[in-house]
Amino acid sequence: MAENTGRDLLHRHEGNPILTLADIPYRCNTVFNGTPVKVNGEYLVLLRVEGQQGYSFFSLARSKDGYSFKMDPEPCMLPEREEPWRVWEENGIEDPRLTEMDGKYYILYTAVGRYGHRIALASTEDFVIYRRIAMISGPGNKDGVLFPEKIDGMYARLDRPIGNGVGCVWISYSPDLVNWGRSEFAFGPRARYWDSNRVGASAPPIMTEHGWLEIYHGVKMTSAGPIYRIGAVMLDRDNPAKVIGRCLPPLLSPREDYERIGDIGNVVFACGAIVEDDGQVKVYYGAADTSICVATAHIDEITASCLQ
Ligand code: BMA
Repeated sequence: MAENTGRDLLHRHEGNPILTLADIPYRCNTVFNGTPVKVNGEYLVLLRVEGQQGYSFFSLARSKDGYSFKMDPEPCMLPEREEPWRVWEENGIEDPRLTEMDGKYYILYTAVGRYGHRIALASTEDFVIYRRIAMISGPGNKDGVLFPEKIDGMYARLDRPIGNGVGCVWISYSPDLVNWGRSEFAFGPRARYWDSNRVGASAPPIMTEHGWLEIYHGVKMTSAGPIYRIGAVMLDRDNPAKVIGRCLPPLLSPREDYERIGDIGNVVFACGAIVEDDGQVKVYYGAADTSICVATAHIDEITASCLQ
C-alpha cells in the first residue's frame, strides 16, 4: 500500500518501521511501544521489548535525527528480582512514558504482577542508572503519564483505571510523586466513535497556548477484535479534568501492513512525542505490537483537530 495516503492527519515516516526485531542485538520476541526524549540534541527512545520468555522489559535506542536508531547492546531495566518489587513485576514491565522535570527523567510504566496491572514510578538522570521510586496505583490501572510541570503546586498525572468495566482517563494529584489522590474523571469513550470501547492516555501531556494537548489511544471493538487508534484531546491548563476540545476523527489509524499484521494486528499505540522547535511533532508508536514507527504533524494541525 502507498505511504501517506492522506487519510490520516499524522504523516507516516517513509522509513517505517524504524525499529524491528532485526535491530535488537539480542534474542527476543518483539519491540514496540517506545517513549522518546531529546537530550542535548540526541533522541533517546525507551522501548518495550518482549523477550522470548513472553514477558516485557525496557531497552534504550539512540538517534541523531529521530528516525534512524541504534539499540544499546543490553536491556536497561528488567523486572526487579528483589522484594518487594519482585511480586509487583513478576509478569513484566510494559509501556514506559518519560517526562522530564526538575532535571530528572521520570518513567511511569505498567508493572504486571500476580494481582494485575499497576502503575510504577522510576527515574533516571543519565539513562545509565534507573531508580525505582514507588508503586503509585492499585491494580486495574495503567497508562500513567506525568504532567511536565506542577499544577497549582501539585504534581499531576493522567491514568486509566477500569471502573464498571469501562476504561476512562482520570487525573490525580500528588505533593511528592509517591502519594496520589483527588482523583477525578477527565474523559471516556464516545459511543459510536472509533474510541467507543475504551480510552487511555498515551503521550505525557504537552503544554500549548490553548491548554494541555493529550495524545491518547482509543479502542473500538469489532467482530474481528479490537482496533487501536491514536487521537488527541485538549485539556484546560489550570484544571485538566476539563475537556476544552477533542478530535472527531483519529490522528492515525492502522492501515499499513506493518500496523495490520503482527503479534496483535490493527494496533497503533503511542507512548510519547517530541515537539521540535519549528512545531513539528514526532509521535512514536508501536505498530501491531511488533515494531516501532514514527509519524509527524505540525502542532497547530493537531491542536486544530481538537478545537474544530
Ligand atoms: C494495550 C497495552 C499495549 C498494547 C495494546 C495493544 O492494552 O497492553 O501495550 O500495545 O494493548 O495490544
